[in-house]
Amino acid sequence: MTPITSEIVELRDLALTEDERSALSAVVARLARTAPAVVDEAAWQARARLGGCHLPPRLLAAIRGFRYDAGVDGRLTITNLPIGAEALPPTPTVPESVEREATTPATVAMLIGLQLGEVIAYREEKHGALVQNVVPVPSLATSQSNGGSVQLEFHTENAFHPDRPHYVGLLCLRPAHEDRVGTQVASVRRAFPLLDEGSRTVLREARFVTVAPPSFRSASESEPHPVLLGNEEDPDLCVDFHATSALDDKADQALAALREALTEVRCDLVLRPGDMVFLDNRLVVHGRVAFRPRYDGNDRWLHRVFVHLDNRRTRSRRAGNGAVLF
Ligand SMILES: O=C(O)CCC(=O)C(=O)O
Ligand SMILES: [Fe+2]
Repeated sequence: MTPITSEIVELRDLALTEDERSALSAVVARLARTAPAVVDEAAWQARARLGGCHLPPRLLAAIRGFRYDAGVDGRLTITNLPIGAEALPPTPTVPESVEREATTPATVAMLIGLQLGEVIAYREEKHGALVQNVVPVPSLATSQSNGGSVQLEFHTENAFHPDRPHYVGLLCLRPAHEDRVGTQVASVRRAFPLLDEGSRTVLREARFVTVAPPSFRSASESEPHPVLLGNEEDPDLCVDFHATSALDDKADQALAALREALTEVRCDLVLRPGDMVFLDNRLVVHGRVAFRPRYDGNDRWLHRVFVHLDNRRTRSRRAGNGAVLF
């Protein structure tokens, strides 16, 4: 009998073999040929859920293992994914750009997201489209949004929102002109041991408020909330270092201590074309280093998808049992 090795139970860095990539490409091609070839259509999503059963077994195992527990780093990286590089159009440069067509990369992002959970979007953000483009936009250059090119502060995605995504998926279509431009990530599981007991106690209390990011059309603000939630020793994290403010001085100091701890354990992910990372949005904050876009059609380009678990939980906030939250 073959012993179960840790490589089999913990595939958190999965490089697809050429055979696995071909098997995935065949599923993608079938979905691209089937009407309606629009990822936002419920009928297409139903086909994609079925198609997902034919993904390479190692990929399915990695997704399942990640959903069970995202590990100390809270992320799953998959490389050598097909993205149809030869047919990619120029990198978009307009605000709120999305991909509704079942192109190869949009289909790949959806197929994997739909195996991890339910792919969802927000009505108030990027027109409620499920596959969104992360691209530098001239008019947003200095904004704290994914269209910006200044340093993007560490954040839980949509930290202000009671139904923030459980996972954020980022698939790279095109790298930045400069080599080292990357998404930065930091896991609370690595940062928590660095925090003193006083800061931990304050961070567990409802002494913080968070406003909506600039990508949201509605300007809502959260109720006072804790930054560390759930289990005392293995907490979830909910914070946005641009949008969260402390309600008193002690809370402000604790927030600064948390930021320092997260910065100490942070990791730079430089995604290459065909690399996709899923972040557990309860354990990991993400941001991005500053970079210099050229707006020449060859800038950095990622697809982003959000994934939820337990569709019933949000049923009253989704019209027609669809994928868009309001
Ligand atoms: O550009 C990146 O790597 C991440 C941007 C971001 O925070 C997002 O798209 O949610
Ligand atoms: Fe983000």
